[in-house]
Amino acid sequence: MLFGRHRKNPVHIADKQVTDWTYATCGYCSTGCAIELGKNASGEVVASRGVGGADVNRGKLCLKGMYGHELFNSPGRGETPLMRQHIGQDFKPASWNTALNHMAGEINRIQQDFGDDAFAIVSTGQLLTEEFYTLGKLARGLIGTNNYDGNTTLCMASAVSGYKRSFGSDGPPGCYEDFEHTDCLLAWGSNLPEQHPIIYWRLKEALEKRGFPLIVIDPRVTMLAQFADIHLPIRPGTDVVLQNAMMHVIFEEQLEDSDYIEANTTGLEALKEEVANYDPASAYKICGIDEDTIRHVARLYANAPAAMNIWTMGINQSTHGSDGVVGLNNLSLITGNIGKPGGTSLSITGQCNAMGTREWSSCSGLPGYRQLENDQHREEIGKFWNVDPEFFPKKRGLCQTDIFPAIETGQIKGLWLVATNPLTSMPNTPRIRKTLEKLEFLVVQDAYADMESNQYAHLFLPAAIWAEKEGTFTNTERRVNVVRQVTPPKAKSKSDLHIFNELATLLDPNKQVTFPDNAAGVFEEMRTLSEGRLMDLSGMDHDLIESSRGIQWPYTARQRDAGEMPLPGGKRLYTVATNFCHSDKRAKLIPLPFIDNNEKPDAQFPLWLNTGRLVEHFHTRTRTGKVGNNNKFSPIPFMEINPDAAAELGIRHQEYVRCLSRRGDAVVMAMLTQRVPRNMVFIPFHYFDCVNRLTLGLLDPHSRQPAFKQSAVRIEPIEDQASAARQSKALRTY
Ligand SMILES: Nc1nc2c(c(=O)[nH]1)N[C@H]1C(S)=C(S)[C@@H](COP(=O)(O)OP(=O)(O)OC[C@H]3O[C@@H](n4cnc5c(=O)[nH]c(N)nc54)[C@H](O)[C@@H]3O)O[C@H]1N2
Ligand SMILES: Nc1nc2c(c(=O)[nH]1)N[C@H]1C(S)=C(S)[C@@H](COP(=O)(O)OP(=O)(O)OC[C@H]3O[C@@H](n4cnc5c(=O)[nH]c(N)nc54)[C@H](O)[C@@H]3O)O[C@H]1N2
Ligand code: SF4
Ligand SMILES: [Mo]
Repeated sequence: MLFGRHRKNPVHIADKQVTDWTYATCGYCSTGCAIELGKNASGEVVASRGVGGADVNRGKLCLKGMYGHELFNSPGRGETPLMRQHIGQDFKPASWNTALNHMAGEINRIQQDFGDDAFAIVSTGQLLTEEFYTLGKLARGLIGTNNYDGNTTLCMASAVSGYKRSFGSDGPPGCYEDFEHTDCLLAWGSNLPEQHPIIYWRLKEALEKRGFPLIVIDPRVTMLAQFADIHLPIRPGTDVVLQNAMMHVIFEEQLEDSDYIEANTTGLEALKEEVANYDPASAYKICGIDEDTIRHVARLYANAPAAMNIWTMGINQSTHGSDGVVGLNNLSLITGNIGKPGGTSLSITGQCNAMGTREWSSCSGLPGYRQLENDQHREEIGKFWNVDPEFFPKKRGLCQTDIFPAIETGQIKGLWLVATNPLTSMPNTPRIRKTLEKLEFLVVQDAYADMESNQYAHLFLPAAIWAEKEGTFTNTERRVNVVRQVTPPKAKSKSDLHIFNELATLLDPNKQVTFPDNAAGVFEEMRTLSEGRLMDLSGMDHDLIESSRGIQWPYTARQRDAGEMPLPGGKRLYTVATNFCHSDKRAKLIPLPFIDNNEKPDAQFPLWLNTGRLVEHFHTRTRTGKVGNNNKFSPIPFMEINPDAAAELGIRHQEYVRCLSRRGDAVVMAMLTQRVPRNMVFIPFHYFDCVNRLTLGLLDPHSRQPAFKQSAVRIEPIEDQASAARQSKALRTY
């Protein structure tokens, strides 16, 4: 008798009759996998495959990239511009001409009546870099509002702020290859196997070739924690205390790299003074990690010839997000672990082009990591764009998380959302709903007409998606990679670049400021502006990027002209002593006093609410909710709850329960699992009117990023399971 796989039918790989393949870069997460999309003889996009020669993914894709080709014809796509006078009325289709003229008219009206900053723009990390650059030129050069930001405030703002405070500039200094050289890896609040599966695969391959300790700091037993040598289930929001305690041990036992500190940093004495307060025994009382473990991990880390820190949202999305990043930079600096193979402080970014927006969108400044606060930078960009530098504000305006309260107070009257869905993704959505209701004019520019924020739009602009367009993304390791157009925009949708350019023509009929009409032309401008900057990409162009399967910045025109191979490109930043970006060329060691300011469980709301992601879904599910092979794994909003806590509450596996916080309530299915401790529940944020009805989202003082991962809730059983099931289903718009 045959058992196991011998009894199964052999696997047949369906022949999709692909006649040609087009090169692209995956448009979901920031890993940056090179992907090819296959078309059949009738021109339908029918297949996706990983690109073998690409250094990032070496032929692999995760289950989001694998079904990438199903996006183009997925349900809910926007097909034509839509307009209405009042929210609640039905939308009416409009021509592009009418839609954009109306938009230009409303921007002018609002700015004339209430001032330039009364019209706000919130964008994303999911456009192509050339589109970000163009939106920045439009926003800063023509519209002139200073209330212009991106959803990166929900995502990478703390990493940006922490890098700037420590090193004088944004820019992750490491790369994936560092896994192959490191002797110790600390992963803070980052669940690679689910959120960056191909980065995880790179890590796993390195671990298999050459073992080194993998230490995971996460209050939840994530998939990465299950594979770790040591898991530190930290008390939510207290990473800074653990970092300070580790530094306390390192200094106490003289494990620091004094030569490196002396040559490259300032601020040692103040740092030592602060961390002296954090002996591991006292730190344990705050962060929940015992003294012996803190000492053990500190020694492992500091004694390793090369050691690295990686982190994602467990650090960034906290009231101490920016401090947590600085803390990791401090640890790296005092042990000499920056700019060397295997020694780095690497922020794992989020969206496919979270980096592109940081570099080029002008959200927080001006293109190429230039600053509004810097006279010379304003001059340079004003001259290049043919805009009076005095037209630029002299400091950054409101962040996304401050734009919404400014709508509440009536300071902002009009809002343009580009590729972001705050009605599902912002904390405290009952409040966001009321805020959106107050707007005189809301434009939603999105690939999907059924995304929830569109419920409050006066104007909807249907955008082409991903490989219906052409341009570049930058990934976590600063690798610029290209997306080629595989199929034309669906129905009457238009590329974001086209929409920005058309609006520019309406707002500037005399063409004082010029806007190239194709991505390669825009890239030319970026090349020129990048010359001599940290993110120099003057040696790149779209063709070279494709043939190299992605190039890391910096890659200069000089390198290209000298015949230097683009691969491996600029693997690491800060490799030469004293080349940091502060004016004295040194990195700053910054003391981090800890202030315990989170919402915490109490008698009324006794459980921590932790939130995050699942491998099969992406964010607010406008895309993965429509792809059968992604959606089938988690079609229903659910909550991880510890079996002991569930028993106490009389809740059984797969029962619907009500979860309540001070902001609102949500109905979710209970999933009993030891993955969360007894005093915590975890709810993925992919579902509409679900976990963000509960989150508080206190802001980090430096980055203005919300603490999505620390709120307090209580759970109530539901008698009538059938009606709860109906209620939960009714909320699922897709
Ligand atoms: N499949 C999939 N992949 C994605 C995305 C997606 O939606 N779906 N989104 C992309 C984007 S934009 C982003 S930003 C990344 C996010 O990637 P990750 O940050 O890896 O994902 P999250 O699940 O948000 O959070 C990671 C972990 O932070 C932990 N955490 C919570 N509180 C704390 C704390 O106080 N300290 C520490 N140390 N850890 C804590 C949580 O338990 C959780 O396991 O993923 C990207 N990749
Ligand atoms: N509770 C909780 N909330 C969170 C988080 C968390 O961990 N917990 N994480 C936060 C983080 S890190 C992030 S990044 C945010 C993400 O929050 P959002 O940005 O709101 O999430 P998305 O669903 O990615 O929204 C992107 C939108 O862009 C559209 N789109 C895709 N491609 C294109 C395109 O080419 N052009 C245009 N015009 N539109 C396009 C999609 O249809 C979608 O509506 O959520 C945040 N919210
Ligand atoms: S790991 Fe990220 S970039 Fe790679 S295929 Fe998956 S979603 Fe796409
Ligand atoms: Mo993100």
